Amino acid sequence: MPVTVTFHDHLPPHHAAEQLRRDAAAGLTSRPKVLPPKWFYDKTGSELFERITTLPEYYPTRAEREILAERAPEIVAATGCRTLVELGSGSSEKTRLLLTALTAAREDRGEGRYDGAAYVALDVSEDALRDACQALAEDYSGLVVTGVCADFETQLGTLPEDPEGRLVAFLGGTIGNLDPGQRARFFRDLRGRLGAGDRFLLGADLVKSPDVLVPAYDDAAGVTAAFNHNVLDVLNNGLGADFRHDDFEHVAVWDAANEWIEMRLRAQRDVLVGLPAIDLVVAFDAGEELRTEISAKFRRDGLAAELGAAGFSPAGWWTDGEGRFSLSLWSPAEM
Ligand code: SAH
Ligand code: AVI
Repeated sequence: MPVTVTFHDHLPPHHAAEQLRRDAAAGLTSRPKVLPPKWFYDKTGSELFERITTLPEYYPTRAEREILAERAPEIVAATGCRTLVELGSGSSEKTRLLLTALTAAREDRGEGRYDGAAYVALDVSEDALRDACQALAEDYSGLVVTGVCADFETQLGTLPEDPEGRLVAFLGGTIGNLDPGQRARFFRDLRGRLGAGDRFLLGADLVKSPDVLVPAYDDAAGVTAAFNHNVLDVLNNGLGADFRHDDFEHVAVWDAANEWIEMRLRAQRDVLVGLPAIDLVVAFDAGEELRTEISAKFRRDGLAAELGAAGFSPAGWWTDGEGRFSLSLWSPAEM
């Protein structure tokens, strides 16, 4: 069987560089200072994230994999889709459980296991995307694999259609890295692009004790701290900035009112940073924080309300044995 990988780059270097300039100029001059979490994921950041997923404290990946290992055939059977689309696909590791179930279901229906079956991965991280697509195409020979390097907040229009139905998966709890306004826009945008035969599979982390949540974002081995600090290297490499890791401490706090974890970088002393590419010098007072990520945690009712408001109907709900993480399936509602 031929190995078929197609790659579409909708984030050419000049486009990504312009986005980074804009986000840094806006975020580092606002109060409090903020950066969008998508800038974590250069090659090093994507590798650090993969290390996070293996940490004893970071339960979401294991919990979601547990659900998929038990339920992927049931989830896939509930959709009948031919194409699996994944947003923010990263290493596409857990995806294998869905792909195996999807292709097995086709065979059970008497169709060729791979005839017309397709996987489309969309991610901003070009390195992670290329590696994941190549590995999948080799291991699932005959599956048509397409990598789309694009931003799921603004470029969902780049996704290919399939009249026989697409299952759009958004795994890992990445939805929690969007704030409520961004989530509402994302859900509405996605809903507007789905046909009646398409389905949406959402992985969302659930509210639980801060005794479990905080260590998941501040692990003993310091891998999450390195992941957080890496965004400073992204600014140094992309904008010629002179951030020093030692000037900033990794901080993870549970915001009980918003039910989200915030990751921040806290200045250890007064710090002046130059960003020549955007002609900016930024001053941090000692103790001042740069918010680098929110990671919202969800309740079933809240998710149903958000997705319902965007035009989705519930089609399935699964959690791991300890009730830590959810996978939910959504159909486009009649509009
Ligand atoms: N889904 C994988 C990876 C999660 S890490 C898992 O469950 O393990 C989050 C992934 O989303 C990273 O690969 C990152 O590059 C990607 N990502 C973050 N923001 C994005 C955006 N705005 N558009 C597209 N991809 C994004
Ligand atoms: C990708 N995303 C769901 C991760 C999360 O848990 O919010 C990113 C991460 N940040 C710190 N650790 C992992």
